[in-house]
Amino acid sequence: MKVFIIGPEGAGKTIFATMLHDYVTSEQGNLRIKVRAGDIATKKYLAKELNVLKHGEWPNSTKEGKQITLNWIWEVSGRELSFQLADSAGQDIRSELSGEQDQLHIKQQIQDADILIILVDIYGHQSDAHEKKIENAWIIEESLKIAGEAKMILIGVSKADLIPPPFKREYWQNTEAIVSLFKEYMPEFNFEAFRRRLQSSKTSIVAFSAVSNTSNRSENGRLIRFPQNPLNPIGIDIIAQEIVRIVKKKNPSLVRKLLSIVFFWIPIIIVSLFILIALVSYILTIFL
Ligand SMILES: Nc1nc2c(ncn2[C@@H]2O[C@H](COP(=O)(O)OP(=O)(O)O)[C@@H](O)[C@H]2O)c(=O)[nH]1
Ligand SMILES: [Mg+2]
Repeated sequence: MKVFIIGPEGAGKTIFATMLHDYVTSEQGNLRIKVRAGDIATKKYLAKELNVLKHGEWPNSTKEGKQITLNWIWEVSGRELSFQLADSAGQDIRSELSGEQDQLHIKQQIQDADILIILVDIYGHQSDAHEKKIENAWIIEESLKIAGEAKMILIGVSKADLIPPPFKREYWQNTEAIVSLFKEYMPEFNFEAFRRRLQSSKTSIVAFSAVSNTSNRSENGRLIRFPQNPLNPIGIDIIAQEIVRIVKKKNPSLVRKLLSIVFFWIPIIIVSLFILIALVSYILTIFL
């Protein structure tokens, strides 16, 4: 399964990818999800990122021209799925979508992905300069366009811990509440295509916070928020469940496949056979 993650610089892609790994042990009903690194490079990369977070700092932002591919194994209720997640720098996503360069083949990666995750930092968008705001909105619109109607898309509103007044937890999965946030904070955004996309069963929208415990610290006379331990992600488990739901839809289990054969294909074949026999005997009665 290929998962591609997209969003403007600072949307929270890398921290989300890090936290989606180590902190996901989601249990809901009979659905159990556990995520582990699939290779040593992924393990090392995530350990490094987590170590920084655990020391109360934010990891460095992803370098331009660099793409990180994480290989995960997801244990879903005893079944193992392998996932590949590609994360790039926001600057590269912007310049490749606008056609300025094409080293990382971002458009191709969107098309090839089984699941596209689009991250939006609605709150941070507020303080951006006007050109940057237009660019943020454009990255989302363009990604939706390239993905087309058939692609599974998960839209994640990141850093929900910062949205005032503290965005209520009961709204973190509420499409209407999240869309009204978009309207309030991102008026530059074209809602036409977005609304249509949200009505499709191939789209999910969730607000989440990869690191919800943060505290202010003064640095060079400015108050800056830093992660605080325990890291306490909120909504990451919901995203993991959404991904599994999408995967299950794409790869129906053997039982569902068998059921569809028994209740759909076998009756269709029997009815077609009857029609064929009736037709042949009708033709025979005419000619004989
Ligand atoms: N409060 C808060 N800040 C976050 C969270 N996730 C990311 N950030 C902030 O957003 C910045 C950018 O995150 P990063 O993952 O590097 O963004 P990327 O450029 O999309 O990969 C970090 O340095 C943090 O300051 C979160 O869950 N809560
Ligand atoms: Mg990054």
